[in-house]
Amino acid sequence: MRVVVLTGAGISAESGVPTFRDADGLWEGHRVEDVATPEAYAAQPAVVHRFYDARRAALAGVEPNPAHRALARLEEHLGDDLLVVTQNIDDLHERAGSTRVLHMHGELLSALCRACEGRVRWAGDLGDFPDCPSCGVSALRPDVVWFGEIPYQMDRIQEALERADLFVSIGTSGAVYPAAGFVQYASGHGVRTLELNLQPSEVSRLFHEARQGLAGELVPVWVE
Ligand code: BJW
Repeated sequence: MRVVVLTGAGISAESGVPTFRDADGLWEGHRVEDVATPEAYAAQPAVVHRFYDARRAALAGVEPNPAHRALARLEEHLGDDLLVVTQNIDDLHERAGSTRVLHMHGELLSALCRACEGRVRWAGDLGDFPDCPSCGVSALRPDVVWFGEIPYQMDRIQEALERADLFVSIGTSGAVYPAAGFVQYASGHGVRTLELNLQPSEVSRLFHEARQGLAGELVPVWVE
């Protein structure tokens, strides 16, 4: 049985990582659509760095929750037949033990050099505009995918969706494409689809089945 799992901010909410579009989703009064764009970065790089530096620092104080751990257990059973595609830039899937994880919107613990296009593991602040360790130019940006940029590994994701038997979406609002379109893409290839989310998402009606509740409760029940 080949399974593709898509995760969003809701799976990390019970770990204490704020979601984007729930009540506590604003950052210093900004909507994510106002800070997560190349235009915002060009206009106010220090503000955007502060947003990501704060979230990177907060990672140290959070732990994976039962939903992340259940997906890691599922990988022990399914091996290469499970692929977790996450929109999250935290590392909670990896810390729970998952190894087959694609970060389609990038990773907090990586920086991308706009000068040499190299990537570097980055645990500190970018707010002080450090030099790239490879080329020496001060051009490091968060290695994340902003609105208008192309999400990472789309070819691999599409291929996995085409070959899957089951697609499961966990903790995502269905407000952001292309991830919100995966359910239609999977269904179009004859794949069964299941949504696990706190409330109906914007695309719930497109799933064969949708269950509502906390990811920390629904995911372990689904996995066992
Ligand atoms: C719980 C829970 C609990 C809470 N248990 N559940 C019109 C139509 C189609 C597309 C577009 C369009 N207009 C513009 C576009 C394109 C645009 C887009 O989608 N815009 C929308 C606003 C409409 N998309 C893009 O620009 C993307 N690029 C693109 O399309 O390129 C073209 C292309 C694609 C493919 C191939 C070739 C070309 C890029 C999108 C980049 C998004 N980036 C961000 C920031 C990343 C870095 C960062 O983290 O800062 O990604 S924005 C933000 O939203 C972040 C998230 O990953 C993403 C999704 O959010 P998510 O995870 O769904 O979180 P929430 O908060 O929205 O929802 C949480 C859910 O959990 C809620 O439903 C809760 O109920 C639930 N929940 N607690 C279970 N305990």
